[in-house]
Amino acid sequence: MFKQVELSYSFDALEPYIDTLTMETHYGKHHATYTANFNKALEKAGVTEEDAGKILANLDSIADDADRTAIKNNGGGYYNHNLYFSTLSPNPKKAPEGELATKINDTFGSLEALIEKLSALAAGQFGSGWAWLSVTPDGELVASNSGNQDNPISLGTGNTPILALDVWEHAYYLKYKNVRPDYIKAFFEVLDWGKVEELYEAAK
Ligand code: MN3
Repeated sequence: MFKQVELSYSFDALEPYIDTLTMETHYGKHHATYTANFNKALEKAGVTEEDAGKILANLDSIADDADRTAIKNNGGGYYNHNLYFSTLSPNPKKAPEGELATKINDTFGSLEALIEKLSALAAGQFGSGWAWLSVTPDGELVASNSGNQDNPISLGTGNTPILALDVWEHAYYLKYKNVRPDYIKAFFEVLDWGKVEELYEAAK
C-alpha cells in the first residue's frame, strides 16, 4: 500500500510563492487521489512490487492495456508528486554545493543557465506535464520535459529524476492564473537544492 510522502512543512509555509489553497488542493486532493487510484490499480492487476520506481520502469510486464495505463498514469501521479513536494521547503538551500554544483557547471555552464533551461522546458510543455532534471545511468545530468504524468522512468529512458517541476494548471492556476512563467519563477524560490543534492548522491 503506497502512502503520500509526509510534508515537513505546513500548507501555508510556502507563501507567498505557493499559496495555501493550492497546497491544500494539490496535496490533499490531487496527490491523494493519484495515490488511492494507484493502489486500486495495483490491486486489480495483482502487482505486489513495493518500489514505485520499479513498477514504472517495468510497465511492459503488465499485460492488460487498461491496467497498464491506469498504473502508468496514477503511479506517475503518485511518484512525481512525492518528488515534487519533498524537494520544496520554506527554508530552501538556495544553490547546490560540492559534486552536484560542479556537475551542473560542467554540463550546463552555470546554475543560472540550468534554471533558464528548465524554465524554458516547463513553460514550453504544451498542456499538462512536467520538467525534469535527471541522472543518467552513466551519472550524467539531463534536462527534459514530458506530458501528463509520464516521467523519465515510465518513458523508459533509464534516467532517475532528481528535480520535478509540475506545470499542470492545478499546480498554479488558483494564484497565477494563466501566467505559468511567474509560477515557474516562484517554484525556484522554494526549491531546496540541499534535497536535490541528496537525490543526486543517491542516483549517480
Ligand atoms: Mn500536480
